[in-house]
Amino acid sequence: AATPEHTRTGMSKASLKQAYIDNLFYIQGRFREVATPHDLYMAAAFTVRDRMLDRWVKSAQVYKTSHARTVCYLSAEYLLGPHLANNLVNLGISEVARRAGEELDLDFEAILEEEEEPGLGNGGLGRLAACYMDSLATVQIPAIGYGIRYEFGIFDQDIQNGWQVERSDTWLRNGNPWEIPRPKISFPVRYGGHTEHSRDQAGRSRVRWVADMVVSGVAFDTPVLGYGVGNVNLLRLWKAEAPESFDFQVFNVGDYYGAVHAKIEAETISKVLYPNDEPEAGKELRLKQQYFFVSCSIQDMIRLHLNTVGPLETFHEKFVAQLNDTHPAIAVAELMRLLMDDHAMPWDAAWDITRNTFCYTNHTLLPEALETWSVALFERLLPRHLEIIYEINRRFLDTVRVRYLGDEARVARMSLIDETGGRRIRMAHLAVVGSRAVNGVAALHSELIKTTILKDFYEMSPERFHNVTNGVTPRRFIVVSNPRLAELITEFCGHDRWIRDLDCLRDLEEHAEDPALQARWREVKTAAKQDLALWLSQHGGVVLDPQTMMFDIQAKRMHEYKRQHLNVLHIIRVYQRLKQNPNLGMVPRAFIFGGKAAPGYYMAKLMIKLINSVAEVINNDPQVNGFIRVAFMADFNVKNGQRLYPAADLSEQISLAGKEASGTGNMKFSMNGALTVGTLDGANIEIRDEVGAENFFLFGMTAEEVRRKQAEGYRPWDYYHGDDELRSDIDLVTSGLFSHGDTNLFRPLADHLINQDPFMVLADYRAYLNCQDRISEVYDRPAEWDRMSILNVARMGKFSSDRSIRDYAERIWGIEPKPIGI
Ligand code: 26Q
Repeated sequence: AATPEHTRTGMSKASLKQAYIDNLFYIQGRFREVATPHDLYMAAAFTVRDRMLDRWVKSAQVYKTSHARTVCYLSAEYLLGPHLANNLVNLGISEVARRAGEELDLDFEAILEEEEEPGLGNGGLGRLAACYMDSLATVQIPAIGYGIRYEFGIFDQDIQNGWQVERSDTWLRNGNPWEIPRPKISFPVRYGGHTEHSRDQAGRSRVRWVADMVVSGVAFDTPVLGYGVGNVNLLRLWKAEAPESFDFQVFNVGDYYGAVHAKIEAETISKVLYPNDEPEAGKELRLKQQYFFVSCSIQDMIRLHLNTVGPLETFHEKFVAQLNDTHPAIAVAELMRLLMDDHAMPWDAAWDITRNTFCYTNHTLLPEALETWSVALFERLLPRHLEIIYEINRRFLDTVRVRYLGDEARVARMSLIDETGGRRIRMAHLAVVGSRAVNGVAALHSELIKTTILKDFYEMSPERFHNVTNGVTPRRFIVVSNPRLAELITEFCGHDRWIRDLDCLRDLEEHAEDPALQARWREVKTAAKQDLALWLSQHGGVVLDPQTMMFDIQAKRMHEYKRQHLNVLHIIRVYQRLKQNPNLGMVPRAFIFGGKAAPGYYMAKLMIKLINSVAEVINNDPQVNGFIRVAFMADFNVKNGQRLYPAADLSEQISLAGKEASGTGNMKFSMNGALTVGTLDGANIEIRDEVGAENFFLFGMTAEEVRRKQAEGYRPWDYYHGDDELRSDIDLVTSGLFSHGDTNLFRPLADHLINQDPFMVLADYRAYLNCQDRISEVYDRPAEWDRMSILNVARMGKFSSDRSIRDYAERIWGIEPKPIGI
C-alpha cells in the first residue's frame, strides 16, 4: 500500500479538505461558523502555497548544486494578477480542489473573488514580465525576477459622473499569503554625497563613494510555479526600510523627530508605483526607485555567485540579466561600480563582464517615452555612477570616432549625453552600449528600431540586434479565465498537451467547418458573454443582450496613439445612421471599453469622459438602445480583463501604424476566439500572418504610408472638410448633445483632432468605417464567423509566451532548461 499522504502536501481530495480546515484554524484562528470570506480565502491560499513549497526547495537545491546558469529578469513592474486560481491550475489540482470545496460547503467562486490582485505595473510591460515569469518556470529555465514591492500598486479606478477618479490601491491591507519576507536578505543602498579618488599600494586608482543617505532593501519572495512541472522560480521584490542602526544614531544626538523623518524618507522609496506609462521630467523619487531595486538585485546576484561557484571573473557565465526597458538600465553602471570599487577589478575586466551580462529589451519608439535623466539630478543622487557613465561614454565615443573619421555629428547623436538643451543622460544609449544584445518586441517594431531611434547603433553592430515577438501565457488567459473554452479545446487537442504546447491548437483547424463544433463554440462564447453581461449589470448598471449583440471590446490603457476616439467616432456614426433611419436593419452591438488614464494625462481622461457621455445618451435613447449600447468597465486590471477576453466577439486593435510596439491584449482576445479589427501595427501584423488575412479585419495606413504622409505634411483639416459624415460626427461631439448643452467640454479633443491629429485619426476614419461595415456583414453569417473564430484560436500557437521565452533562451541568453520532476 502507498504511504499515507502528508496533509500539508498531499494532493488528494481528503488531504486538501483536512489541510484547509487545519489552515483555517491554525493560521486564521477560525472555525467555519465564524470565518469571514477573507479567512476562507486565506485558508485556501495557504493550502495551495504549502503544496508549492517542497517543489520550491527542491528547485533551489537542484539549481544550486548543478551550478545552473540563471536568467535574472530586471523589471520595475510586475502586473501579476490574482495568484490562487493560477497556482491551482499550474499545480494541476483545480478540479480536485473544487470538489473538496464543495464537500466543505464552500463557495469556490466567492473565495477566488476575495483575492486582491497585486497590481505592481501599469499595463503591457508589467503584464509581459508576469507572463514571462510563468513561462520561464513552465519551460524549466532557472530564473529570478527582480523588482520593487510597491506598497501601493496601480491606482484603482472609479468612474464618477463619467470622469476617472483614482483611489489608492491598498493591496497589502489584509496581508499577502503568497510572499515570504526574508529579513536576513537585505542590502544597503546609498544615495548622494561625493567621491574620493586615491591610489592603493600597487598604484592602482581607487574610488571611494561617500554617500549621505542610506536605505536598506529587504527581500520578499514569491514562488512562481511552472505548469505541470516541478520547477518553481523566484520572484524577489525589494522593500525599502531604514537601516536598523539608523534611528539610534540620530536618536543619541537627541533628534528624535529627525530620526522618524529619516525613516519615513527611506520607506518612501518603495511606497508607490508611478502611474504613468511614460517618463515625466525630473521625478527624483522615480530615479531613486530604479537605482534602489537595481542595486539590491545586483548585490544579491554577486552574493549568490560568490556563495556558489565564484569567482567574480565568471559572473557572466552564471548570470544573464535582461533589462525590461531602460527602467533598470542604471544596472550597467552599478555592476561596474561594484566590480571596480568593492572588488578591486580593473576597468577592462569589469567592462567585459558587464557587457556580457546584460541584454536590453526596448518597448517603445515614441520619442516622449524615451527615458532621459538630467545630469544635474544624477550628479546629486548618484555621483559615482555619473563618473562611470562619463567614462563608458568617453571610451565608447572613441571607438565611434575611429570607425567614422570626422563624423562629429554622428558622435553627438550616439553620445550617452544629450547636449542639446539641458544636459541629459540617454538611458537607451546606456542600455545598448552596456549590453550584448538588443531586441524589440514584435517584427515591425524590431525593424523600426534599426531605422529610427537606434539606427546609428545598428549600423555599427548589426549582429547585436534581434527580434523576440511578445507572447502571453495560455494558462492564465485561456485555462484560468475561460474554463469552458479550455474544456472544449481539450476534447480536440488532447488533455493538457495544448496547455504546455500551444501549437497543438492546430488540431482544431480541420474541424473549423464542422457545424457541431461551431454550435458548441457559439454556446461557449454566449455563456461567457452572459457572465460578462451579468457582471456589468451589477457593476455600473449597463444592460447588454448577450444573445443578439456583438460584443465589440477595446480594453487597454487610455492613450491618444491607441485611438479610442476613432472607436468613438464609429459609434457616433452608427448612432447618427440609426437616428436617420430607425428601421435600419443592423447587427446589434455592445461597444465595451476598459482602461485607465495616467492621472496627469488630460486628453486621456477627457476620452474617458467622452465615452461615458456618449454611453449615457445612447443607452437612454429608446430609439437606438435596442441596437447599440455602450459600456465602460471601471478599473480594468488583470482580474477584470479575465472577464472581458472570453466574452469578446470583436477585438479593437486600432493604434496608428508604427506606434504600438507590440500589443499583447491583441493576443489575449484572439486566443479566446475574438476576431480582430486592426491596423498593420505591432504584433497585429504577425497575428494576421498566422491566422490568415481572410480571418482578420484589416484597415488603415501602413507604417510606411504614415511616414510618407507625415513627411509630406499631414493636414487633418482637409479630411474634416472633405468628408461630410466625418465632419458631422466631430461636430456632434462639440454640439452639446453629449454634455448637457456644454459646447466647450469636449472642444479640446475635437480641436486637437481637426488641427493637429498627431495620430492621424481622421486619415484612417473612412477606412475604419468601411471595415466595420464589412464586419457587421460577416457577423450576420454565423457559420462564417464561427469558422473564422475557430481558425483564429487554432493558429495562435506562436503567441504563447512559452515560445517567446524559448526564443530568448536559444537566441539571446544561451541557456538550457533544467527540468525538475514532480
Ligand atoms: C518610465 C520612466 C518614468 C516613469 C514611468 C516610466 C514608464 C513606465 C511604464 C515608461 C513606460 C512604461 C510602460 C510601457 C509599456 O507598457 N509599453 C508596452 O509594452 C508592451 C510589452 O512589450 C507592448 O506590447 C506595448 O506595445 C508597449 O506599449
